[in-house]
Amino acid sequence: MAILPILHYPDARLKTVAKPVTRVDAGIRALVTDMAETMYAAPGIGLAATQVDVHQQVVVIDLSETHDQLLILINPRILARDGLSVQEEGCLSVPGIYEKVERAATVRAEYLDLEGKAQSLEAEGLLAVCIQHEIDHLQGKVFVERLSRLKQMRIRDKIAKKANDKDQA
Ligand code: K1U
Ligand code: ZN
Repeated sequence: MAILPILHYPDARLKTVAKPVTRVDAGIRALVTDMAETMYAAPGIGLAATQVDVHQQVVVIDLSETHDQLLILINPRILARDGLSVQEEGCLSVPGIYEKVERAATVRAEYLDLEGKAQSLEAEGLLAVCIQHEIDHLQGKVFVERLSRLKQMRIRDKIAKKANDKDQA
């Protein structure tokens, strides 16, 4: 088990498009264990492999406060989207920034589980938002890139100022 370093926006590696997993083997199971530990330690409710600089289609999500409802999505695909919802999102790759993002309200998705078996689910509310956010990461997209140009510029300025303040300290 290991806590993995999380890439921070605007690191160019966050733009990498993840490749499908061809075999759910011991290496993928070890990655999932490390990703779950990293997510719980952060703390966060989701993590995509892209965020830990591994460019394979692997996502972990756990919305529970007790950290005992881990959802593992390998090669996740959204099959259907319905409705619209605007909810505030955060991102472990953009610490300290929370913004409202428009997404589908409900999604139907298919994925492989840790045994490599095909599964599907329907999600609404925070789970639907989180699945869309994590699949965006696998496609090389960070949530701030769904905001207006002006908001993106403000966020980049804020991040640059924070880095500058840290250098001065
Ligand atoms: O992918 C990520 O960067 C993880 C991200 C997931 C997410 C949160 C909110 C809306 C959409 C996607 C986070 O986990 S940010 C941290 C967070 O939301 C949280 C942290 C501690 C307790 C509860 C929530
Ligand atoms: Zn994120």
